[in-house]
Amino acid sequence: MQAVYTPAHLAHDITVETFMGVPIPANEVAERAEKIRMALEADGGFDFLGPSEHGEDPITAVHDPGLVRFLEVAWSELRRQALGRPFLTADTYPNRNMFEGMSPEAVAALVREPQQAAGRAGYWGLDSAAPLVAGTYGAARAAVDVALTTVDLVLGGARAAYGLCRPPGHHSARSMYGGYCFFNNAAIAAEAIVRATGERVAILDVDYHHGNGTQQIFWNRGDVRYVSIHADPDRAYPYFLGRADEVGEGAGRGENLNIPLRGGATNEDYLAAADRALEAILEAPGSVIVVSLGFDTYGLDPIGDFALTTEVYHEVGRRTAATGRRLVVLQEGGYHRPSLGENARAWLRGAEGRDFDPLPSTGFGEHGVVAG
Ligand code: Q9C
Ligand code: ZN
Repeated sequence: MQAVYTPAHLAHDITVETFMGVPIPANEVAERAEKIRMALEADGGFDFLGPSEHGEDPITAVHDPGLVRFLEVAWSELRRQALGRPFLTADTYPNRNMFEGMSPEAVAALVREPQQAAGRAGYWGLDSAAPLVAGTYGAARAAVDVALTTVDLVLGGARAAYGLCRPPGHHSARSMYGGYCFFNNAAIAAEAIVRATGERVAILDVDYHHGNGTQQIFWNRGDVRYVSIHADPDRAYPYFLGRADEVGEGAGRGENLNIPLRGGATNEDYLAAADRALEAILEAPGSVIVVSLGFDTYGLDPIGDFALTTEVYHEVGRRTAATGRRLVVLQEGGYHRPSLGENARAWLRGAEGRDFDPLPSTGFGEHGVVAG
């Protein structure tokens, strides 16, 4: 399988994030992508190529140009303010209740993007979990190019291709970044496929978290079906979206399927959910599935609470490919660094119909246990 990678992600050099107001060691770190790259290289069955530049148009096809401009200048604006912060997070978020009683027209007329970076980060941002540093914009642009190059491979005839996107994308909405995500790589890829082929596209999101950004972007669209398996937002980030009764509106009604799972979800729970998800995808026409691939569903993941093991990734990859559709597989989350490479290798080998034997040297054995 061809795999698209670029070292440009290293410029998004994150060491600290804030969690409920407190600095903690970052989860979404450069080492994640490097672990995956090394495991796929060790496998021998993956051919790596770099991304080609696709420009800004495919980004503004799904994102507000204002978000793009903010992300482009945010770091230099922060430096101009001379606050001396190691990364940018917001001071104030515009909670919807700040405007209670005001008409939508009044809000639209009166509320505008602030001038200070601390306010602008709140205007465009969802949360404090997406620290922005000097190299973030370049890395996020490169991740989009990785996704679009992966699309090119599949539209050029590959049955499946893998884009090692970092930073990830699925929490990023049309006009909002957050949750370690800046541009929505999977949504940009899906939109590019729709425009290139005129076909309908399905997105299968198997990251532990609900992909609120992808859901938002396609909420009222009839041509992109979004199907996600994730932790119930009653207990997990992003808390405010991801419930089973969110089905889309207008032309998009019935095109959004959320499958929330309980804490402790097992391989068996997961495979049942995956079968439901794939069945829903096959109910609509189309020849390509964009996969938002996350490994924060793994039993040892530091921010997830599922109990999945590596074998289930191989099986989900196998079943996804068995739909007969071509696969644009794009990396999202997954934060247990020792297992990331093996889990990616397992999923992608499954998607190629190849068997999977763990390589002890690339992860297993480092922590001595396999959950479940
Ligand atoms: N204690 C992705 O997986 N909350 N984003 C983290 C850590 C934010 C996850 C809390 C989680 C964002 C792409
Ligand atoms: Zn996630």
